[in-house]
Amino acid sequence: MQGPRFPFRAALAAGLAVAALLPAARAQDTLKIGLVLPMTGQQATTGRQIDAAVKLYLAQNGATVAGRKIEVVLKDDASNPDQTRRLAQELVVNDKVVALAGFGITPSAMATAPIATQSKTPMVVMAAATSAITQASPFVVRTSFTLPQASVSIAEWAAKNGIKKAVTLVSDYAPGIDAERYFVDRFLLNGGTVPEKLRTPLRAPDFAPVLQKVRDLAPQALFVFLPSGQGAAFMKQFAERGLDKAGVRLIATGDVTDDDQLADMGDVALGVVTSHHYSAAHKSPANQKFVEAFRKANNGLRPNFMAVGGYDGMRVIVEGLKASKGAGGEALLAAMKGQIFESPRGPVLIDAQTRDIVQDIYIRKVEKVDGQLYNVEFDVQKGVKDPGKAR
Ligand code: VNL
Repeated sequence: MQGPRFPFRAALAAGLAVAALLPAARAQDTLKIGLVLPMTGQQATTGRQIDAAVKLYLAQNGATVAGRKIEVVLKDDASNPDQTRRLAQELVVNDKVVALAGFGITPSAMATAPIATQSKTPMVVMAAATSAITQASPFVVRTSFTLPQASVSIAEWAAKNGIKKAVTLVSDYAPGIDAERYFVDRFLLNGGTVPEKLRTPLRAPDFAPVLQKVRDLAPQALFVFLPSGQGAAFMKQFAERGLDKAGVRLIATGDVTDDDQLADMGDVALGVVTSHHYSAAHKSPANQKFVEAFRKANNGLRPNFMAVGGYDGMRVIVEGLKASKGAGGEALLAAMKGQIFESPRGPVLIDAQTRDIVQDIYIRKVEKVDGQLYNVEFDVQKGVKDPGKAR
């Protein structure tokens, strides 16, 4: 009776040893990343761009870390913050994700921050850009940008280029308030005046009444921040109301001349000066490679600044997981802090203290390049930290 038992035990032991050597073969050993994005609704272009960029990064850089397969679990929150929080909770509790990522708008990121804190799950913000998001949880890391970063540079540029009187127009929620405050403060500091600060709602904005006001006020310039996806509708109204012909110079953050929509905006966009961290026309070999590969994988789609936030966010997660040997939690968070690398946008750093991105901010002008509209960079401020953290 004893005879057959020994070979069986030996086989069992051998089998266990083999299983221990090959953990990658087991489905439960995948490293899951929860990606929550607006894939439908008003911010759907942001979701589409980031999802495509995340897929591209994984296709180019291998989807395996420490012998374990990386699996991205994509969820659509339709830009509804209650939905974002519910989906993030499910991803943490049921899917046991090592990191949360995405977050198309600030309210979605803010709603999720407490979940990141409670579950000690690193949360990589790839899109939302209100300064305060990184302070909402010690587990937030950002790879997009901040509105103070973008707005101070264009205020400087305006003051130095003969603009004395400017009206502001922003989307009436947190990033818009940031943009307005940082633009106005810097512009006043440089001797400018701001006779009126206008705002439009985030949902279904109507630009006609505010543009009529701008016409009446006849400022030298109109400074605008609108979230990605609203730029084309705004430009159309700006032209229809004849503001381009009335001598009101349009200046903005690069969200308005978004590469996702710019090619179809028409000549009204020509000459618009903006400040931002990314242009598809950025001249570097890394960007050229990125744009070509992105287009090739997505039916010719031009990547915008959201795509770059997603691509770099995936980089920060994958490199972090390599350093933590697949561990999540505080080990992964620590491995994300201080990462420094060449992004398609230029050199970037994840500031270890603030967990926010430090990057070059470019001044750009919309021009035709080979018959297509692009944000052509003509000046740069190097290594800009979020000015919002200084207060
Ligand atoms: C936000 C900021 C969203 C900038 C954006 O597009 C944007 C945000 C959706 O923080 O909500 O371009």
